[in-house]
Amino acid sequence: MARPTTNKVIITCAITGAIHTPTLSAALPYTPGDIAQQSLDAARAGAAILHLHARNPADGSPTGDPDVFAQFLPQIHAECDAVINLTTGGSPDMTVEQRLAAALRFQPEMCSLNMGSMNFAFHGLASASSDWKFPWERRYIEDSEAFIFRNTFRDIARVYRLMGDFGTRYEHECYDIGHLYNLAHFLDKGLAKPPLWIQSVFGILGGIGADPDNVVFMRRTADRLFGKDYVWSVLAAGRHQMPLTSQAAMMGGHVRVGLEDSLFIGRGKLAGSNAEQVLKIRRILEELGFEIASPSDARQLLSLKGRQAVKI
Ligand code: KMH
Ligand code: ZN
Repeated sequence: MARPTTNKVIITCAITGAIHTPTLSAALPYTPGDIAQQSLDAARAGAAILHLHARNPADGSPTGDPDVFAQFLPQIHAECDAVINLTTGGSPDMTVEQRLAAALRFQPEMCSLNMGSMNFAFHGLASASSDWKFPWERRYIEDSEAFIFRNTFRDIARVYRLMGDFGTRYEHECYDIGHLYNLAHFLDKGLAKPPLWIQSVFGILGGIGADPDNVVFMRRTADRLFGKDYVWSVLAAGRHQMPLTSQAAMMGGHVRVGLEDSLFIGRGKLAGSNAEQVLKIRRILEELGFEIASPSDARQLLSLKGRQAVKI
């Protein structure tokens, strides 16, 4: 198993995502002002990377519209040093084109790149409320039972080709062991270039389960396929968020938290903000003897192009 070359742990914070809906938590940001404020607070708390989606300001439904991203990205870019990482996963109701539009326009230092097609279901959340704040929420959640998250080899190659021209690098989201092999394929083809930033995702219905054994399996497989050519991070959905990210850190990995991945701060207790989750994982990491990576540490570790080279 590869040994960590640094004691510093990169915290990514995924601010709002496209799974959760406003009724599920009052803390989930969806107006541009709230997304910007929670991003800045998360960065101040220790997040070196901000993973960002946009939402319609009126009702919190996910959107890929670059004009909506434009309502919060400039403020985040101006007021903090964190790496801006834009989603290309978008949401279940977006086309591949819509998912890519914001990344193409803003040419961020990093964008997400989902490494395989899969079922991606969260319809279990439908029983969380009987009194929905906005009309779209319930149907959106229920329909995920039939959602196929499309990321074909051709789609993935296209993202590499288009975003590669801008020097954007990738948060390779791997929801199962097979996705590591898909990434190895693109490394062989020369489209993926080291150091690979691998975000292993645990606990999505449709992907690998959130079991500690699976974290070890994912790590071992990545070691075998990529050796020293990758930097590893873990996110885990819902209640698995803190335990599995802590496990990953103990194994030389980095961590992702945020309300995109879990709305909770403890058993049955909703988080008040993204920053609260960042502060919690930071406390855990520091107690374990790790240091928290700054944005410039992250840029160096991941060979990013730098904040001056984005079009925000
Ligand atoms: N919500 C995460 C499990 C993306 O934005 O590209 C997956 C995600 C996808 O972050
Ligand atoms: Zn995302």
